[in-house]
Amino acid sequence: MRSLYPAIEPHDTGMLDVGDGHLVYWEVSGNPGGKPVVFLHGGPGGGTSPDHRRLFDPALYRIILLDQRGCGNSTPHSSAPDADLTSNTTWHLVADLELLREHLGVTTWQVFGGSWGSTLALAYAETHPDRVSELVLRGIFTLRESELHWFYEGPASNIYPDLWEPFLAAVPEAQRTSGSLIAAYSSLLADPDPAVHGPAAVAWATWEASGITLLPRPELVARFADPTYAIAFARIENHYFMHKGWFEDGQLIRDAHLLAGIPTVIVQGRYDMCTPATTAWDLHRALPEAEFRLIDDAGHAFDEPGILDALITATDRFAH
Ligand code: STX
Repeated sequence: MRSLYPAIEPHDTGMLDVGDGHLVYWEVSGNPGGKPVVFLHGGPGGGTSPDHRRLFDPALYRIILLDQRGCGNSTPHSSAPDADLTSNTTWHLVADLELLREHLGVTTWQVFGGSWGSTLALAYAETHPDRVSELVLRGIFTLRESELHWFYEGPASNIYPDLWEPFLAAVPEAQRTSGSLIAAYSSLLADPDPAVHGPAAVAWATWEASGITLLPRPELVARFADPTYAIAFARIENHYFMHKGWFEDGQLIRDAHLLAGIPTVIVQGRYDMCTPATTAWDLHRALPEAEFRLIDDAGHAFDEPGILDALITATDRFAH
């Protein structure tokens, strides 16, 4: 079984002015003359972490990480009291990737994305297929109505009735009747009162973090429930869900034929409760040339052992 490469530090970092007042944090680690790969983090709003560098052989890859608008080290941070999300959409992020690619002098790069990172990777690659040398996609998520409904509107409570209770309880009873928990959370998260948006964000992030691993990992849940992190994460993610990612329902799978010719690996945990395997299966059907790896003993997180093995096997293969 393959596991993470040793921890490394970036040799170059910066804040890219992408317009609309946003500065996007980026960093490069590994071999400056190596094969370029860009890592797209999850959420949206999740930010990168140093472990994400470790998915790639540092001797062979020029490893590019960025924190998408509003999260991680990017500014302004969406946890701010006056956070404005109007210029934070999927298509802004796709444009930001093109700005960063040009800024770094990259002609084509491997695009690696898990979860929301797979969504963004598909949106980017379907828009700029000529810029993508390979795709490595994990925990496939395409923001279809059915996918949002499954995890945020009730069905996943059949698996996690205990963890669902606090997610539901954070929404005042009167607001549950609107028919959409995502919409109810949207008004809570936008409330200027920290006593309103804070606990809502923590409940949102706790539910999500609890649903991404095969077995409970309290330390991981605690990390994602840190209030500053959780407020930006919940606001950004909820904002994207309220707008259905600015996609037509099913758009990314409908347009997957645009990716024909890009070597692609799809890695999916069978017990992924956050982004269930049906979406990965639909993508596999739409991209029959792609390698499809369904991991029988894994959930959603990138660092579940079987997922990590398949991901690093893929990045190693594409490095040569
Ligand atoms: N959201 C899935 C996703 O991208 C629908 C995601 N879930 N949890 C995360 O990302 C973190 C690991 C960033 C908390």
